[in-house]
Amino acid sequence: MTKIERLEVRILDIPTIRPHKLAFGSISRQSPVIVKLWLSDGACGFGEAATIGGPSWNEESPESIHHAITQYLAPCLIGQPAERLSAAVDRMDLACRGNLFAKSAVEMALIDALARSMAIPAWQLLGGRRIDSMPLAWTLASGNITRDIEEAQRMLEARRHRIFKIKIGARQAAEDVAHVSQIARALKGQVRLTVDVNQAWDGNTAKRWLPELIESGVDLIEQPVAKWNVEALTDLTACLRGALVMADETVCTIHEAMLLARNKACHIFSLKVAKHGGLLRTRQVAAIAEAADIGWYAGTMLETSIGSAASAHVFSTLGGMHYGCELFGPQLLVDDIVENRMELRDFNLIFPDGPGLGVTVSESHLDRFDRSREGLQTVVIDMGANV
Ligand code: MUC
Ligand code: MG
Repeated sequence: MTKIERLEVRILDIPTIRPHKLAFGSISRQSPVIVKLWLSDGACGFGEAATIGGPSWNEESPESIHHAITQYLAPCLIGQPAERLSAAVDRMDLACRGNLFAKSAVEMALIDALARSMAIPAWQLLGGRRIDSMPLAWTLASGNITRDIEEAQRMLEARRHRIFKIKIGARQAAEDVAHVSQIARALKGQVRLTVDVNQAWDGNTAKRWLPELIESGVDLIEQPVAKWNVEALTDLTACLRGALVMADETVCTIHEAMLLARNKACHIFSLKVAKHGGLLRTRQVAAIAEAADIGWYAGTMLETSIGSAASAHVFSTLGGMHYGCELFGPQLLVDDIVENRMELRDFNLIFPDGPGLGVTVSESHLDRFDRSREGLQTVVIDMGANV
C-alpha cells in the first residue's frame, strides 16, 4: 500500500487579462488554492480549487478552502492508503461537512499523484476516455458592449471560440437585454450565445425578459434564478420555447442533482469539479444527468491549467449528450503555472493525456504568484502531525 505522506497548500493571486464582470461584482484577479500532495513512494500530484470573487459565487473563499484543508482535511488523510480513493473521500466527509471546493482540491491532487505513481493518465483512474476534444466557449464579460463585440470578433478570426457566454444580471434587466441584443446583432449567423444570470433574477423577472433574450438569438440560459428557487427554474424549463435552461449554482451535490432530475427542473447541468466536491463526485452527478435525460456542459470556475486539465480528464470519460465546454480559465489569466497548456485548435480544446493530469507545474511560477511571498508561510502538513 502506498500512503499519503505530505500535503502543501498555498494561495496564489493571479491577475486577469481584463476585468471580468458578473452579476455579483467584477474581478481583476483569481486566487486559486493549490495543493501539492506526496505519496510514500515518492510520487507527487497537484490539485486546485478556484472560487470567483472570494465567497461571492458560493460560501467558500480561498481563505476558507486553505483553512479547511490545513486544519481538517489534510490531517485526516495523512498516513492513509492512497489507492483507497473513495475511502479517502469518506474520511474527508466525516472530518468536515460541506467545504466541497476544499475537498475537490485534495482529491484532485491525490488522483494526480496516484496516476503518476502508476504511470497512467488520470482518465484511466476515472473510467476510461470517450472524448478527446470539445468545442470551447469564451465568456464576454468586460462590461462594455464595444469591447465585448471586438473581443468576440478577434476570437472568431483566430478560430479560438464561436460559442460565447454573456454575463448579465448586474444591471436592470431591460439594459441587459439591450446589451445582449446588440452583441447578437453584431455576431449574427457566426456564433452560439448563452447568457449566465448567476442567480440575479427572481422568477417574474426571468419570465418577463427571457423570451426577449431568446428572440435576440440566445439559445442557452444559465442559472437565471436564485440557487434555492427550484420552482421558478422548473417553471421556466417547462414554459420557455427556443432555448434550453441550464442549472449551475443549483446543482452541486448528488442530492441536488436528484431533486432537479425528479422535478424536471432544467435541461442541462453545468458540471464543475469544485462545486461537486471532486472528480469522482462529478461522475456521480453526470450519471444522474444521463439517467434523467438531462444534458451536461463542461463548466469552469476559472481555474489555472491544473484545475482545467483535471476537469478535462473527468469530462473526457463522460457519456450522454454534452453542450461543449468553457475551460478557458488559463486564457483569462495573465500567465499560467504550467509549462504545457492544453492546446486550442480550430475552436476546440484538445484534452490532455497523462501521466497524471498531463500538465507539468512550474515551481517558479507558483512562487511568483504565491500570496505568501509577502511574508505569509506556505503550510505543510506531514506524517508528524498525525502520529
Ligand atoms: C459561472 O457561474 O459559470 C464560468 C465562466 C465564467 O465566465 O464565469 C464562471 C462562473
Ligand atoms: Mg454559471
